[in-house]
Order: sequence, then structure tokens, then C-alpha cells
Amino acid sequence: MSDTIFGKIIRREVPADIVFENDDVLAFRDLNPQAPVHVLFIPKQAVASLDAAGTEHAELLGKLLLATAEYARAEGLAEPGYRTVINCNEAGGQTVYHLHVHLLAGRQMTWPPG
Ligand code: DGP
Repeated sequence: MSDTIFGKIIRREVPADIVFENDDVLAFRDLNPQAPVHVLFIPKQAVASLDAAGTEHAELLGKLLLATAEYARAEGLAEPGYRTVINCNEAGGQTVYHLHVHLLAGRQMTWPPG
């Protein structure tokens, strides 16, 4: 896949407010937050989208979600709760083609989403 702004953040070529990192996952605050807490979790191994993921990425996807939950728990967000979102491709609202999980918290979420 081609490089994205998130690849540059992983390589520290552009700044980001990084809040979590382990061997496989990096997390940083969204530039355009949609909630009091809005953090993006990305795999360090680039995958363009959820649609581009295959069985070879199964472990990585698990690590990505578990890192998100671990961070939410550590930050006291699991209770009262939070929302995770993965936008996929154009109609799904995806703008950066490096798979990422949005973690949104700090306010009451509504349904349906826009
Ligand atoms: P999506 O629409 O699901 O592809 O979400 C992409 C998100 O990435 C969007 O909420 C804004 C955020 N974003 C885009 N460029 C940057 C950046 O350079 N730094 C940070 N921190 N966030 C960015």
C-alpha cells in the first residue's frame, strides 16, 4: 500500500500527540476530535483498510482491538463506556487509507451515527 500521513507519524516524521504504544500498535489523539476523548489506534504494519485485511492479519487485528480496550480501561473510560469506529472506504467515511480504530469517549454517544 502507499504511504499515508499515519506512516509518517509512525516514523516520527510528523508530530502527533502519542498516548499509547506497544510493539504492534501506536495511538495518538485525532487532529479533529469528535468527542472529549478521540484517539486513533493504528497497526504499525500498514494495512489500507478493514476491507484490505486478510487472514494473515487476524492476529494484528486482535492486537489492535485489545490495545484499544486496554487503553480505555487504563484511562477509566470502560466505565461509563466508549465507542469504537472503523470507517471503511469512501461511503464508510474513510479518509486515511491506513487502517485505524477511532476511540471516542467522554460524552454520551447517540445512535444512529451520521
Ligand atoms: P477516517 O475518516 O476514519 O479515515 O479518519 C481519519 C482521521 O484522522 C480523522 O478523524 C482526522 C485524523 N487525522 C488526519 N490527519 C491527521 C494527522 O495528521 N494527525 C492526526 N493526529 N490526526 C489526523
